[in-house]
Amino acid sequence: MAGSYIVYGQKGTGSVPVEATLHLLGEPYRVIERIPEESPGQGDLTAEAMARINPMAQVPALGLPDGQLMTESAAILIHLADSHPASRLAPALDDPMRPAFLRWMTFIAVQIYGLIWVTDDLRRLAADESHQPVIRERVRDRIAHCWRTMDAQVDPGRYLLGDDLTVLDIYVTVVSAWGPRRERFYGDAPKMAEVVRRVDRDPRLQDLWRERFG
Ligand SMILES: N[C@@H](CCC(=O)N[C@@H](CS)C(=O)NCC(=O)O)C(=O)O
Repeated sequence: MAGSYIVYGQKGTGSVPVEATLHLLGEPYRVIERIPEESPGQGDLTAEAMARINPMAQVPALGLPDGQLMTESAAILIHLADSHPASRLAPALDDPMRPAFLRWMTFIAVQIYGLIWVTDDLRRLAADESHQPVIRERVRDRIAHCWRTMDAQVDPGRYLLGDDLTVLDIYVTVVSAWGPRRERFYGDAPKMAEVVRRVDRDPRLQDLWRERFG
């Protein structure tokens, strides 16, 4: 499918908001699935092969129709929304909500998603196996703190920035399902919980959520 988007992704990961956005945009794309175990199917990527595409060895990465490769989930989502202005999946440059949009997209990427590197494999920071539960707990407490902080400062309408669905809503919907998981998120971020539940139920996304997000 030359000239269309290629998502280097994996079920349940940060590629899911990218896939959901492409789906909402009606853009054709194909997913090349990273398989962490050494049992890839045809067309799948091992973690090692992924590192040859994105030297950070992370998904998501997005092959653009012009052949460029993008990494970094927030940048990818902002780019997709901005390059399809009619979709209104991001506030326009002159929209008063634009600063808040950029603020919270970056907040999620840096303050929350960045911590997932630790909890994805606690051996990365734990010198000893016995340290792992403490590190997991502390990172999850920090993520919960971030959600509470964000929730206290947003004033959602139907969606986080008003009445239009944006990629921020899609991003929060996916990232809030990771540790410390939704049960805690609902308690910590009651305003955002309403929005996330609305995005969960979006009829356009049901198949994608089921297949890619479980
Ligand atoms: N800053 C990156 C983080 C991406 C990331 O952490 N991806 C995870 C999956 S959700 C991953 O591929 N981790 C493998 C690794 O870091 O080795 C982004 O926002 O896209």
